[in-house]
Amino acid sequence: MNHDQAYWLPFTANRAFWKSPRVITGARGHYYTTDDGRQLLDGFSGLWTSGLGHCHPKIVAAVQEQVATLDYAMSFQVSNDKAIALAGEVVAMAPAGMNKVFFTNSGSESADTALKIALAYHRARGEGQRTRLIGRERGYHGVNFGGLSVGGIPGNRKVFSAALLPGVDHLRHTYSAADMAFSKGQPAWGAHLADDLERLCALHDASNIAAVIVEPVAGSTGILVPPIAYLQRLREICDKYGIVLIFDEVITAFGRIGAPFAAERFGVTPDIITAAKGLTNGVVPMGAVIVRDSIYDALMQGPEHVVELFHGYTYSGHPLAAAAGLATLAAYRDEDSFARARAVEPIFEEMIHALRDAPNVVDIRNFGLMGGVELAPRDGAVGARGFEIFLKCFEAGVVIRNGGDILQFAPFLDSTPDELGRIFDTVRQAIRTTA
Ligand code: PXG
Repeated sequence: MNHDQAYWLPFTANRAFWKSPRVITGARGHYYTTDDGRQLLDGFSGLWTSGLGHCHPKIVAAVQEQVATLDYAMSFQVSNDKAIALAGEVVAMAPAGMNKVFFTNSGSESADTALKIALAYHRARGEGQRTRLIGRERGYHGVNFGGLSVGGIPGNRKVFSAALLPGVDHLRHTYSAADMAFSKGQPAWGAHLADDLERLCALHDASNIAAVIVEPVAGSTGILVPPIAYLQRLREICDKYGIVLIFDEVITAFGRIGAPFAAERFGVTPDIITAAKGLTNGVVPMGAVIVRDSIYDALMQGPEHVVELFHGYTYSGHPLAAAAGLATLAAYRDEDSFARARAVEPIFEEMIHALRDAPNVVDIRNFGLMGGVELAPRDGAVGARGFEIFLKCFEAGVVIRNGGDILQFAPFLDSTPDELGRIFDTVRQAIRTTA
């Protein structure tokens, strides 16, 4: 039997993939190499992961050295020097008062870890009745049961409906084409949508609500930028009722919006931040959950020999991932990457919005170096147009992503105007030639 097609790809149309596989065999800087020897300009920074470019020499060197020095160390009751050092570097970049980091291996694990920490925190404070979790429509917090339950993507939830966590509610999403189509950056309309949280507090009584989780800028569902003052309002309501506010910054952390964290860029400090992707530039899988001191302190109770939080992963703080993380954070600093991203932002904004007159474009949204171009769906074939354009761009040597009929862009933090020009020229041509 031929085992060439044994691999079951994640979030992929597998049968279509195997009819014409797209296989990457190498990468350097802003380009991929394919198995048929083509060079592709990466317009998505990996999968939102690799803002510094691929095979960054300093990260490569750090990982090579680490694997030959300490490959793995027990992670429970014992740790390793790199994990401890990386935690310090992460909190040095985090908002004031958030000085503890729990490491995971992915964004999904970070989301579930954050929800569990919020529940444990309330219980430790004698408010164990606070069990309700609140997410938001069109939110994405990964694919594990916690994150899936608070997530708001119908396609991800449908098949698993009966297995989702009980006691979960969702805020409305913040998108309204009629009120904000073609906004540049933050839409002016929509801060009042945060008041959904007030309604849920009134419905359930706030004393039953543990946490609210939102992406500051929703990524997967097509770049939903928070309306001006929306996040501030959520913060105020959470403060009023003692609800833990979690920002899922798996995409937005580490430079994607020109700051270490969205919390800083928007001037709103949550109680817990989840991260992954840019923490290691995508080089080794790793996630992080950054926690406010008061939450950690509340959990440090009981006899000192007893485990305080019954949670963790064999690979939490893996030395290889931590070494990659340390080199990544150093590179962000040395290359002034976040300021560079801020300088690229207006060029990116101008170029993406220039697609406004292309056929079938119904909206364009952007914030930082996150961009979405929404196309009208074809009658009876939602997502087909977006997928076809993705394939055409790939053939033409540019990698973007489509979430259904929304084209998504995540250029490198140090993208040049020429590279952005090539990405958007290619996309324009693909849109034009797609019925
Ligand atoms: N939270 C957020 C906000 C994410 O964007 C996750 C959690 C889950 O992370 P892991 O590492 O478990 O995959 C994500 C992942 C897209 C796209 O097309 C986005 C993600 C993954 C794949 C594609 O926007 N985000």
